[in-house]
Amino acid sequence: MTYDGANIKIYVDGILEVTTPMTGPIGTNTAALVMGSGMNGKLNDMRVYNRALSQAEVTAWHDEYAPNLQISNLQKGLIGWWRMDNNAKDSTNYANNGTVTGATLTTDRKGQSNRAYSFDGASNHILVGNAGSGIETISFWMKPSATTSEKIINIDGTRQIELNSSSDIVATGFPGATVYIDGSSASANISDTNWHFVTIVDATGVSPSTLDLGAVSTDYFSGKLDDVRIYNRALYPTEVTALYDSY
Ligand SMILES: [Ca+2]
Repeated sequence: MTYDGANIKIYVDGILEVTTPMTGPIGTNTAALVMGSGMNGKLNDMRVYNRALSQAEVTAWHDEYAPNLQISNLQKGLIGWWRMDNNAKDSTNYANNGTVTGATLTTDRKGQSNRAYSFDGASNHILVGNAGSGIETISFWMKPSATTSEKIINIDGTRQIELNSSSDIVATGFPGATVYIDGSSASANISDTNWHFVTIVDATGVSPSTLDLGAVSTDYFSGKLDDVRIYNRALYPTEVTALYDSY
């Protein structure tokens, strides 16, 4: 069951069954959370979130547990995660923390202060350095200042992610990348300077030996970046959509 401030939705086996319009906050009190009161049956794996999961996430969680499917959760294979909430630290156990040069904390796509970084296009970047090998998925949120010709992320000095002169996101030098914009691989085009979610999937794998966020050599990104993730596995299209829908 989810509630996003507009609707209560009830899913059964990952499928939306009931939508009930509702407004206002969920009431709170100090009484204990009780499971199974008055119930004759079995319960398992109860979770509580402070946000409404999307349809894709609900389906992914359901499918993850189905023994005949191999859809994994969105943490599996996550070997680098720069959330950019107050700092440039890596949230994974690999602790490949970024070194901030000039980039400043700014509001994220939800208007939350100090939860993304702003880059000036002149000298700002966040250098991570060697962040492992066999990277098959890279995802991040970005809000470019311009829709053409922006270098965004350096991978290893040769491979890079950029916005080209035709406003397409290109994974330059990647062996066989699929580019997703806002959870869809239908187009790699960025047509405005709003926040967009970019995901690069290339099952060949690349090695981010000189990972640099916001710069490729001395070409600097102008705009905002947030929530950079790298995985050592290729995310499924449904997982990319779920990532896009999360937060
Ligand atoms: Ca963030």
